[in-house]
Amino acid sequence: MSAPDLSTEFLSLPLANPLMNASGVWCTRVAELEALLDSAAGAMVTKSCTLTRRDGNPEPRYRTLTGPGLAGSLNSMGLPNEGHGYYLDYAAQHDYEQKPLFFSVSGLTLDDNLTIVAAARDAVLPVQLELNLSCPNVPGKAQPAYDFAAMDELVTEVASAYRRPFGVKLPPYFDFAHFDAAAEILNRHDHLAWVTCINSVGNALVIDTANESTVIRPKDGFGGLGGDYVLPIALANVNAFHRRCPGKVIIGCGGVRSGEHVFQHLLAGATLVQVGTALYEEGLGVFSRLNRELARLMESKGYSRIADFQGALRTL
Ligand code: YRO
Repeated sequence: MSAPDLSTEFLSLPLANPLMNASGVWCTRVAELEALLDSAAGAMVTKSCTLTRRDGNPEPRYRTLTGPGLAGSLNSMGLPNEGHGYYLDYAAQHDYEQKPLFFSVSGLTLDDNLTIVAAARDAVLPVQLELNLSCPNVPGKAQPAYDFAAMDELVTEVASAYRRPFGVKLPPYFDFAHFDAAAEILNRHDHLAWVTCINSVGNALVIDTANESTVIRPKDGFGGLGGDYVLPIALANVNAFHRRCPGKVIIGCGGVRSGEHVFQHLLAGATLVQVGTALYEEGLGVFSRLNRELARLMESKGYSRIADFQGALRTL
């Protein structure tokens, strides 16, 4: 039997394989984006941008978590980025023949988001715009993704400003009523072509017992959790939105550090699969390893292409 074919399609665009970085990891500077382009990733995304550049929060703001057989991360980066123009400049010179490019947007206000979206639209590039719905909202209110009225307004305004297919990045939800409410809003927008699940699990607290202290400086130690801790939460959200949003593409993100994890995301309904914590920890070589492991697992199961099992999760 010949080696499995890992190639796939995203909105009719051909990709060599379903892997890409998670936004925030290896994508803040052009040197990192160029290295991603040269890597074995099938696609790539830029760091969520604001209107103008930001330093982000004071360090330490990212912590690797180790435990008995567990690998994870906690972060409160605070949106360090070079400003939207920097990433649109990169997008203007990106080689789209090599792999698709996603442009992640996380403005500090609705107006900032609309300004960035208008700039992306007017640049007329084949870039894939993704709105981070965990972007800041009015201080004292929940992030837009956890405030369905704010989410509805933001998605509606961005859709009418952009007038082309776009996607959203969602944080995890933990209640079927919330899956239903979010999906209902997303399904009202035909231009909303894909949904990326999940962002980090928000506001976790990790404690260093020996030092009796927090492990990151910002927000009194509270930060977004990633890695092994979040895989089942990510799979649940991928599958929940795959079931509720027929006709929309799902991008899976969360807890991927082996080919088996990639396989599980694809089985749950993801079309592309992102790598965050494992990319941060292992570097760009993670993509060739995950592709090799995925191919080996597919071969052992007798699958010759991703379409043989994508979205085919069985229930009992
Ligand atoms: O701290 C970040 O820049 C960050 N970290 C994440 O794990 N996910 C994110 O979406 C972001 C950027 C957005 C925000 C959490 C700072 C509002």
